[in-house]
Amino acid sequence: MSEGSIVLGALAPHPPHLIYAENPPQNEPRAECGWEVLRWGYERLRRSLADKSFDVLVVFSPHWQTMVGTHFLGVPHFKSISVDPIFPNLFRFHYELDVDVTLSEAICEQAAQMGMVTKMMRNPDFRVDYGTIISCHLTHPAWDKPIVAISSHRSAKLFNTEYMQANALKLGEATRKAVLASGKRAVLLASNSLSHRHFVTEPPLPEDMSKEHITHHGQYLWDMRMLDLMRKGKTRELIDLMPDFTDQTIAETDSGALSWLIAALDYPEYGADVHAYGSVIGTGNAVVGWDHESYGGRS
Ligand code: 2X7
Ligand code: FE2
Repeated sequence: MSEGSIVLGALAPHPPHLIYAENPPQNEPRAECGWEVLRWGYERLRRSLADKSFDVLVVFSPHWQTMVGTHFLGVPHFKSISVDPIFPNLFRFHYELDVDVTLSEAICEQAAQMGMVTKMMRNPDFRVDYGTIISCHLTHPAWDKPIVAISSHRSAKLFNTEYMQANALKLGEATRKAVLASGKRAVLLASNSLSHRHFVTEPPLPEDMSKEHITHHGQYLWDMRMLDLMRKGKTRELIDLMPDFTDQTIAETDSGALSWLIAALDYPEYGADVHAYGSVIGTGNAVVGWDHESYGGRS
């Protein structure tokens, strides 16, 4: 069997607003427009993937929250409707997806061997979380590839941000090892926003862009600092700053998703492609690609 590889890694945020504004047939609510810059960024991410072959999408989502260790989807097929609990007016999405259970089990086992608490999720009636669904849909709307979905162990809340990150880095290393051993070509998605202070009220028309802006300038400055490090390939510094960034901006990096991705990519020193940055109900979001194969990534 030839060695597997990580074809591309992406920061692929999941605000339900982006699906709502895109109007795919699977989503029930209809929108006029909205959040174009981020949606065009996803378009560029999709274009950067168009000429690459890959077997599987591996996604780490903040909205599948597990209190005891890290869990992995372990059922081959799911079909249901996903409703965002906070924005049911924007996201009621009919999904049907396949899971690469073999690769899920391999990552789960590899992480366990490295000392992590892991578990396969075998309940066929489980409802797949909206973070997983949205990031996968916006990255590859054809839904013709299986996925591996990884939960977020809420250790930033249960313990602290440093502890969360240490585990996420280990999980990234486990993911890389398992992908290489699998012989498969994987695309990795960290499904998270950056700064994450929300407005607490929604405008009467959700897609009214005259109401959309970052919650406050301090959040924006932090987001720009993190994106600058990604663009310059300074990912070790990014990881060093991650706990402070996470705590000060209540960032969705508290899930471990972005730290996991950086470790899985083996701390890339080439510059990432920032396809877009924009706010959604006050939160900071960026679509970022690490073109791992083209830019000489080692795995
Ligand atoms: O889950 C989210 C999010 N991360 C960002 C913005 C808006 C809603 O939901
Ligand atoms: Fe979220």
